[in-house]
Amino acid sequence: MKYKNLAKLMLFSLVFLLITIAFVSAKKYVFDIAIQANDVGYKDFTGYNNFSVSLLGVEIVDNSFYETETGYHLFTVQVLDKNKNLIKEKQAYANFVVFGATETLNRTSIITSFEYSENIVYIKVYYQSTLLLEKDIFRTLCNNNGKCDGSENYLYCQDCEWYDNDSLCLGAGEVFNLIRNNLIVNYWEDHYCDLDCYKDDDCGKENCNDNIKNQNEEGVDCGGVCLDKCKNIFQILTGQATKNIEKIKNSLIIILIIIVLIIAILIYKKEARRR
Ligand SMILES: [Ca+2]
Ligand SMILES: [Ca+2]
Ligand SMILES: [Ca+2]
Ligand SMILES: [Ca+2]
Repeated sequence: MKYKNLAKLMLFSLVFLLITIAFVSAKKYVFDIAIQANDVGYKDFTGYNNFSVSLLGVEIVDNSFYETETGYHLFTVQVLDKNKNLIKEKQAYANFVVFGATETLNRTSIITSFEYSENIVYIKVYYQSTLLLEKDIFRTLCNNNGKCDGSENYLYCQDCEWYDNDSLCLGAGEVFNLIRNNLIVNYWEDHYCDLDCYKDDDCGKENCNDNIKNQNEEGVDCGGVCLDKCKNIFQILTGQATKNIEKIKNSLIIILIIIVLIIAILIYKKEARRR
């Protein structure tokens, strides 16, 4: 009986594990739209008229509207498909406040989140019933899944590296200036192959994004001449790139499930033989 209970417990754990995995893999990605309104008054409050909307930290509009009333005011944000059919609408109240007559700038902002969908092309923002903004955001969207896919590109999305296939050939000098400790390297000699570049000499030879440990790399595509440092022991010991770690993790989970299942079946059989 004890064995049977143990088997039951194991099966229950297995079901729980499977549900958890299903839940985790069904995880949706969201993106935030931030709306900001600034007060242009200097000594005295004169009204909010400096309006901006940003998406993934990128400002997509700097428009104007005028409001002198403080308090809560309704904004409506809509995302639409390529035919401008509504996909989702969200409403949010921004609180326009005045901190004091001596304040030089009062600011109010709201952030509203949307579930990512490849169908989203346009955004519309209404203030009360006035349309403040209508914009194509297709190329600005990022699904944050760790892979450079869909319409993402390096400028807007952290899923993309500067050498990824994102329809952009960046002047590597400026990119590295921004993020790589002031290193200035041209794209044709940065050891990364960007197929978007008309003539990237790195594509014809061993490079830092060919998924092979070559050149003088310490791990696969890291260390040595590669600007990416090897981040973890996995990368060096197993020769697997970081991007493959997810696959290893998934394989381990599957192996674990199979082992639990086999043990449960064995215990059941043993119990059945006893009876
Ligand atoms: Ca992505
Ligand atoms: Ca590219
Ligand atoms: Ca290159
Ligand atoms: Ca390599």
